[in-house]
Amino acid sequence: MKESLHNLRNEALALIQEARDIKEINSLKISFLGRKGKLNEYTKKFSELKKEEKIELGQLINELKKAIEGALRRKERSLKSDQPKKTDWFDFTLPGKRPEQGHLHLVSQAIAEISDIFEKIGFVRVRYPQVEWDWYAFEALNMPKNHPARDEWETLFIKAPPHKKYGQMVLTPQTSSGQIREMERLKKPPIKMINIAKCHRRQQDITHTIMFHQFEGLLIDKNISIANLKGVLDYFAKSFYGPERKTRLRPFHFNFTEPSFEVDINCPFCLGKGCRTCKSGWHELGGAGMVHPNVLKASGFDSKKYNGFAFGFGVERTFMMRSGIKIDDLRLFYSNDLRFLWQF
Ligand code: FA5
Repeated sequence: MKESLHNLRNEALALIQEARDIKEINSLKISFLGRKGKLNEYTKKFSELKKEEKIELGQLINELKKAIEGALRRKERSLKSDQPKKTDWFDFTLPGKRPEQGHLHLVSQAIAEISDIFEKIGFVRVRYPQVEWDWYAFEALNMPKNHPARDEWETLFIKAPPHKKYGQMVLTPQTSSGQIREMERLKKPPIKMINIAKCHRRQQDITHTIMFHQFEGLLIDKNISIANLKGVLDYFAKSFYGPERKTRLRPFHFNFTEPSFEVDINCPFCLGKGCRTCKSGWHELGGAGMVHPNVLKASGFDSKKYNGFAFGFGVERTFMMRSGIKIDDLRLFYSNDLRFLWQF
């Protein structure tokens, strides 16, 4: 009897272990522990046994019952936890969710495009420091100390001891300081530079940010004329904005160029005729001019032998003037608002 109960135990535990679902567990429960189950077959034999044998068999049957019940409970629990919950199901045919992917900031995109356009006609891309000496930012650009024109740059000064030769330290207010640095670096013409860098000014409203970017072109060689400047500006306008766009030079004043101009681009809607958006037909892009002899001299160049032109535009404003772009507030560029950035 003992051996037979031992075999029954092995059989029950093996079958429970192999059960694949709750249905099988329930039928094993009935077949081993049910009223007509295999365990009850043994209790039926009680009447044939002596008192001591009854006690022993009773204990064995109880132990086996507990072992089978325990095994059934554990298996049931493990089958339930293995089963996928309703929410785990998914439809394989549904289109997948793409992980969000970032992209270059629109200013970085514009800088890459601008560099490309100028590199195609032989300009060399450079960048010069964001923290600059007074000498490069103003003095060498023909703006001596206390010159009123310096006020126009609304400069941010760095609290640091001034340099003996170069003076006060400032946050670069314009990429024109790169003209001096590039002439110092190359020492002799020809020079074809496109300097794109961060600039800082004490200005903040819908058309100004404290930090912005400028791109500065400089060409120095022999016998350079305003026609060369105009040709390069028109080439840029057509490459960046489209073949129907062109530039216009308006007389202006900068200390570091003579003559100086403000550069306008024709409006994308009326192409220069004048409409509700532009009024005059033109939008201002930036400044330009023929490099002042004093700037050439300050950089160690012979101003009688060499001359050239320079221009400096804001990257953000240049980008905003593209047709199809409508950005009402320049500060949006640096607001870190993804709803804005996702559009570019
Ligand atoms: C200059 O900075 C001259 N250095 C440009 C130049 C270079 C003239 C070479 C002659 C020869 P201006 O201050 O106008 O000029 O600035 C040029 C452009 O920079 C502006 O037209 C505008 O597009 C951009 N800009 C200036 N200040 C800001 C600002 N706070 N926020 C955004 N863009 C600005």
